Amino acid sequence: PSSADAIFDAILKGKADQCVEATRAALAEGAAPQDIINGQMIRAMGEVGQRFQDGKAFVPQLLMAGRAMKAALELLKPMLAGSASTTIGRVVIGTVKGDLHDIGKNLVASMLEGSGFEVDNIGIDVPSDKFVEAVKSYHADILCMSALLTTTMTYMKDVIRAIEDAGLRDKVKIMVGGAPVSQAFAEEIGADGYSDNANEAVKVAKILLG
Ligand code: B1M
Repeated sequence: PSSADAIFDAILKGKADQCVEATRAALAEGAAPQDIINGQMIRAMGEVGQRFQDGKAFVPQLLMAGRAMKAALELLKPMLAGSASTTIGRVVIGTVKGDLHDIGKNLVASMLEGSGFEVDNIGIDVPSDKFVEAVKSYHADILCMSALLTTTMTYMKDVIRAIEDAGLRDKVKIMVGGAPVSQAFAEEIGADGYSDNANEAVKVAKILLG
């Protein structure tokens, strides 16, 4: 199989070492990091998710697939870094309370960093007061929230309310994303921006500060 297929297979099987090796091989063959991420890795995660939904895979498989993708992403991260010498803006990013998914959020953080943003990645399962505190202390221009569950995306609204209550709403732009989130939902909860992937997130962030 080609290195590209090998990346897909390694994620499906949850084999971190194999995934790293296949990624190394694909890079050596001249594959672009973005193509590896979008073409193989995210596609493989989609397949794992589908199998989970169909009752053919279980939580351990999700976990192992996540670990495999993360391990290989470490290899690609430095290559996502651009050559921006000036800071475009400061971003606080986190996955909302109750939600432990962080691969997409970390990808968005890396892409923003690579494009010249300074990023404070405050992790997963983040409660509203922690978002508020981070926005305040980091003097963030943009707050990015991620949610992968339909049950946790609604918490984004609570965070926006907490930002308002802290008197920070006119100081920070708010962006939301994650698989179940949509443009319509973003507008409904009063966010300023939405994107369904990491590349687009960078574009939206630049527009919001432009
Ligand atoms: Co979970 N999980 N999971 N999971 N998991 C999903 C999300 C699910 C869709 C699978 C399925 O059923 N098909 C489903 C959610 C159903 C729903 O609510 N609609 C699901 C479920 C049900 C669960 C549990 C409840 C399972 C259980 O325990 N019974 C549980 C919940 C735990 C919790 O959070 N409290 C759970 C647990 C897990 C693991 C921890 C085992 C693991 C996560 C490991 C980790 O992140 N470290 C996991 C995984 C791996 C997945 C799938 C398979 C893959 C997620 C992923 O990393 N995708 C996922 C199925 C799927 O997504 N197809 C699934 C790759 C990643 C690059 O994409 O995160 O979408 P994504 O990010 C994209 C965009 O969304 C966007 O840009 C990224 C790059 O393009 N984006 C943003 C993301 N955040 C953004 C923020 C922005 C902008 C853009 O800010 C402005």
